Amino acid sequence: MSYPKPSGRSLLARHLTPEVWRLLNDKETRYGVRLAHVVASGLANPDSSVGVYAGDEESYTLFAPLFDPIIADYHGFGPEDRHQSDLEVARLNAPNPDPEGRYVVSTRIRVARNLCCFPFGSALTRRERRIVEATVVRALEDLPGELAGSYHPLYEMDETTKERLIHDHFLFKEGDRFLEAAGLNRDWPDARGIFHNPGKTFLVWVNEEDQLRIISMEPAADLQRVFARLARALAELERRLAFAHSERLGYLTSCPSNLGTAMRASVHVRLPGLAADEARLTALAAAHGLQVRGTHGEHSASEGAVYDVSNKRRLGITEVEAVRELANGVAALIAAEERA
Ligand code: ADP
Ligand code: CIR
Repeated sequence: MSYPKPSGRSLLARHLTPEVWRLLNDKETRYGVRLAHVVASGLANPDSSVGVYAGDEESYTLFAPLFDPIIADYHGFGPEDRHQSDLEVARLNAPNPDPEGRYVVSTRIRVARNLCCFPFGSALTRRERRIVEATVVRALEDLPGELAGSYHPLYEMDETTKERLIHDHFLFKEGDRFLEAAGLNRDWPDARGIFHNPGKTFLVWVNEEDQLRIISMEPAADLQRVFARLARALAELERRLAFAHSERLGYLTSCPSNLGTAMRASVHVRLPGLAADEARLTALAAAHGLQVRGTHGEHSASEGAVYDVSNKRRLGITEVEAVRELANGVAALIAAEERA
């Protein structure tokens, strides 16, 4: 295949030069992942922001001449840097940015994980995906206390239940064209599903963009409690499952924007004053290391002036630092809203 010049302003378009293509085009990982597979989504979707998906752990080393510049660009994380994790709740010290509950509707912290020794979702076979599902569901079955819940396979769920769960922000959407072009929606809905406790404060998505998305969420802005629940769940799951992980890059994920902590800590916050100038809101959030999304997540618009505000960086920052960054940034946004 000759050099496919990417259009658009994605990180792929910036870093897939003819030289990088020539260098990597004939390489293949042990699980059979090639460069054309990694870049497929960004080529098909010129409006991508990132535009690449790793097909397996080895993609990050074999195709490093493409991934490393993308990683440096997104996270400010260089080739010599080493990622460090810190899930110690006692060190968090993140005060509730909205103790009177006037602005923050809800708080959600999720991390992505993939099982070690399998390809990632875009390169799984149907059979492997079913093995991943069975392995994960088994690990979730005997979680203690507040984490205990049940698994609901997508293929057994009726449309009304599914739509309600998506609308209420508990379940992933279907038919994402970025995931589609990456091969992450193959065999849909086979081996996909959601686990949750009765109160839906602890949830696990199975076989969406990553094999696990582990989520702690609840109304209002008690970041400390949401983080503590997530940390407890991760300690339990680490005992039961081995995750794809690298010394340098931390937890390994399909999209390089999620490497490291693989954590997105977000609040849904109502900012009617700042909503009058969304460009200014985005710039203000960015100045605090935060990213703004719409009310229904990535690639959605804001409804009723509710924005999804979260840490942008996930690599080269610890989990504790990422949540603290969110707490401080949200406090600053609320102060600006009060002035607006
Ligand atoms: P991800 O969180 O995996 O990066 P999305 O941006 O698609 O992916 O968000 C997934 C879902 O989580 C969406 O329904 C989104 O509205 C919801 N969500 C994100 N943050 C919050 C929050 N703080 N409170 C409630 N729902 C949230
Ligand atoms: C894009 O490049 O715009 C999509 N592939 C999404 C990138 C970042 N989001 C993500 O990983 N969920």
